[in-house]
Parts: sequence; structure tokens; C-alpha cells
Amino acid sequence: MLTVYSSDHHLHRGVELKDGAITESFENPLRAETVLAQVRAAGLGDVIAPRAFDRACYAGAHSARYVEFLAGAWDEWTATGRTCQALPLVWPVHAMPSSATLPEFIDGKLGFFAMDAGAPINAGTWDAVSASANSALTGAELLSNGGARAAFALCRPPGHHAGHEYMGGYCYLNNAAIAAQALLGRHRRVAILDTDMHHGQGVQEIFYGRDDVLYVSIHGDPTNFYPVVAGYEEETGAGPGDGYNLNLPMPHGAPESTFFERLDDALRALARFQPDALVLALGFDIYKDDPQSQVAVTTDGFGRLGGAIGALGLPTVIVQEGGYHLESLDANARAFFGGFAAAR
Ligand code: SP5
Ligand code: ZN
Repeated sequence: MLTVYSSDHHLHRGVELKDGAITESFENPLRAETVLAQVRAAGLGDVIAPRAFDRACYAGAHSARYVEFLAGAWDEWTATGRTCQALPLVWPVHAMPSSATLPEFIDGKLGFFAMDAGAPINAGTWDAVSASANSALTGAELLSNGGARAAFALCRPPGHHAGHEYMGGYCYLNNAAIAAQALLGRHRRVAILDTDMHHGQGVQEIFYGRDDVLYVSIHGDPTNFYPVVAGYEEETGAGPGDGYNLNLPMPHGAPESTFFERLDDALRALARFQPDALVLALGFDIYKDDPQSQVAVTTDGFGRLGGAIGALGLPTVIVQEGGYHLESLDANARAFFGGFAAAR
């Protein structure tokens, strides 16, 4: 296995509201550092830097105007004299007459292209975000050109909450969706399995009307849980995509066994679809002690998950998503990749 990693993720730091105060985001640079150190210490294969990709490579997942906004947002923000993190002024709710009109000023654009306040923009955000997406693209390219059968894109920021035209939930570019789209160049059918604690509603949105990419997600019941607006069982896809979106929510406080029951359902759906390649959106936030977890997956459970994914024998890009319990990230990463390698 090859790992694709860029230290450019350090250029991005988020903030969020915790206990009524604005503080450093759960989604911080130590997350990626911890996993990287473990990949090196456990000898999980070479670590390479992503190559540069043209912005056009994000087009399968995102609109051109959204990518252009992301790339220029910090300059537009600082042109107004501000140097703090850029956050939206207004979210255009559907009921308003001009909610579909792209605002002209940056404060308006920040809301137009966002689903929540979880994706602030600072000076290095674009460089970090594009390096993260390029890591996923490099992983996909390695599979397509025969450079590897499995690649780990050690992405930060994560991506699965980013939609066709919006950021949110720590995510800006949808790394897993971008990788899946790139894989379609060489592979006819691509499956995305998302085992992050949160439903990847951005991935769902991007592929909802398509039958060439199957999206299967195991996540916490979105009733009273992020991302709230999607992730329910009845969301099965639309038009030609009907039947190609499978949501497998878990009740809050579920034991580890519930996760593995859902995983069995997910693997059955994959077997029916018969993908030529797999993207695994891997969140470590299903860990029992993760501050955002609603399911009690153990370190051994990550080994079992890795084994189940490895045993599929598919060309696989593993894309890192969430995971916020810094003390366990190394052990959980070692367990997952150990299980994965042993089953290949
Ligand atoms: C990629 C990813 O995992 N994104 C998650 C975004 C979820 N944001 C919601 C943050 C709410 C934090 N509440 C924490 C409660 C701690 N007990
Ligand atoms: Zn998550």
C-alpha cells in the first residue's frame, strides 16, 4: 500500500463554537500528524506527496463557480480589511425570493456556498484543501495506472460533507467523490463505502442521480445528529440513480455489533453492484471514545473493518475523513491497516 500525504494541511486551521466559546476546531493538524506517524512507525509502505492537478479535475464533483469561489475567498475577504477567519453573514433559505442568486460580495458568497458554520476559511485553506483533494486524485491515479492496488489518501481537511456547490462540516472539496470520479476513467463501476460516524450527504448529493457510482453509508441516525438534513433509509437515489444510494443508519448509543451488522448489509450491496474499484471514506470517529461518536467501535473493531475491506480484493482508495480522539488515532489506524494488509 502507498500513502499519499501533503504537509500543506498545516496551512489550514478551523475554529468552532464549543461550550459557548469560539475555540480551535476538533478538525486540527494533529489528527493527520498522528496517523502519518503511525503509518511510518508501523511500516505500512511508502509515503509519497500528491502531484499537482488542474482544477478541472474537481469538476465531476463540484461546479466551476464553487471551486473558483474557494480558491479566491481569502483574497476577497482580506480585500475588505479583515484578517480573522472568514465565516458567512447570511445563509440563503429557500423561502427568500432571491436566494438562488449568487451574491456579489464575499460575506454573501460565504453563505451561498456553505451549509453550516463548520467550514471557516483562513489564509492557507485553499492550499490545504487542494492538496487534500490532490492526495485523493493521486491515490486514484496510482490505481488506474497500475502503480498500486491500494492507496491511502491521508486527507486533511476531510471531504464527505462538501456538496456539488457548498462547504460544511470541516469539508471543502469532496475528496472521496473526486477520487471516485477519477477512477471512472479506467473503471466502469465504482462503489463508495462511507464508514465515518456522520452521513456523507455531500457524496450522496453528488451521485444521487447516477448509476455508475454506488454510495453506501453507515452512520449515526441523523435525527438529532449531524448532518441532520440527509442520511435516512428512504433516500435511495433518483432517476437512473434510484437503487444506487444506500443509507444504513445506526441508533444512537449502539454497540459495536450494530456497526458490523450494518457492514454486512453494506458488503451485500457491494456484492450485488459488482464494482470494479472501491473508495472507502474512512472515519475514525466511530471509535467508542471519540467526542463525536454514537457507536462503540473498539480498536479491535478497526482491525476487523480493515480485514473486511481488504478481503474484497478490489482496487481500493482509502480516503481519510473524520476522527477526533487524538489519543487513539494511532492505535486505530494501526489496527485498520494491519487488518487490511493481512487480508489482501
Ligand atoms: C468529517 C466529519 O466528521 N465532520 C463532522 C462534522 C460535524 N460537526 C458537528 C460538530 C458538533 C460538535 N459537537 C461535539 C459534541 C461533543 N460532545
Ligand atoms: Zn465524521
